[in-house]
Amino acid sequence: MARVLMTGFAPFGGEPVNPSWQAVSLLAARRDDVAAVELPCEFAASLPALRRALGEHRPSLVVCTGQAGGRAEVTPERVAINLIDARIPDNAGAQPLDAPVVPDGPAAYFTTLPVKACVAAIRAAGVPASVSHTAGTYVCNQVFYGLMHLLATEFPGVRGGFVHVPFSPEQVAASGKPEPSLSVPRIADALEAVADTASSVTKDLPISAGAEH
Ligand code: PCA
Repeated sequence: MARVLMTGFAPFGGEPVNPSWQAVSLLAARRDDVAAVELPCEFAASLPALRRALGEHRPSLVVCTGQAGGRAEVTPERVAINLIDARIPDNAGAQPLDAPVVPDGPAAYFTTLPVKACVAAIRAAGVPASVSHTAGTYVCNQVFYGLMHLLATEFPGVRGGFVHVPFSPEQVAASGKPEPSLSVPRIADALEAVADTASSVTKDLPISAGAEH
């Protein structure tokens, strides 16, 4: 049984690929201890798929990932909020506004990954990274919040969190828009650093990784 469950997302928003899934599947091909599962970019289906994957793989560590087009770095997320406010419809055409992920759930969950140590390890692997303090209000935040709620209520002792990744160069080349990008193998290197760091480090580094805005 794999120790680390990693998820990536299906393509959405008109993109032909999603680098989060491409990188996660590449890493799982490299590592026997990593299981990869693709989640649908659909509000109704993403959390049932995640719950199935948790039951099937019984991991000790879960790292969900998603594409954050426009970001220049790999960004471990610090906080998931109990809010859905979709800017665009999901892949099933649903566009919920101002809805909770879990009715009556806590306002937010913090990641249980050592995000500062993860950022340091990703940078040491030669990949740009920083801590992010918002995972947005779309399907990624829903999955991040739903993951932390599932772990808190049904999978005690399992640690988890979420990492957003930039567009790949192929996506940016196809769109012609001047946006930052990172190659899928380098994103996989970053996710490998996250898996290794989160597996071995339980207390995060006391270094500054905050933001003024
Ligand atoms: N990114 C979107 C949803 C799926 C994905 O890869 C997000 O950041 O919410």
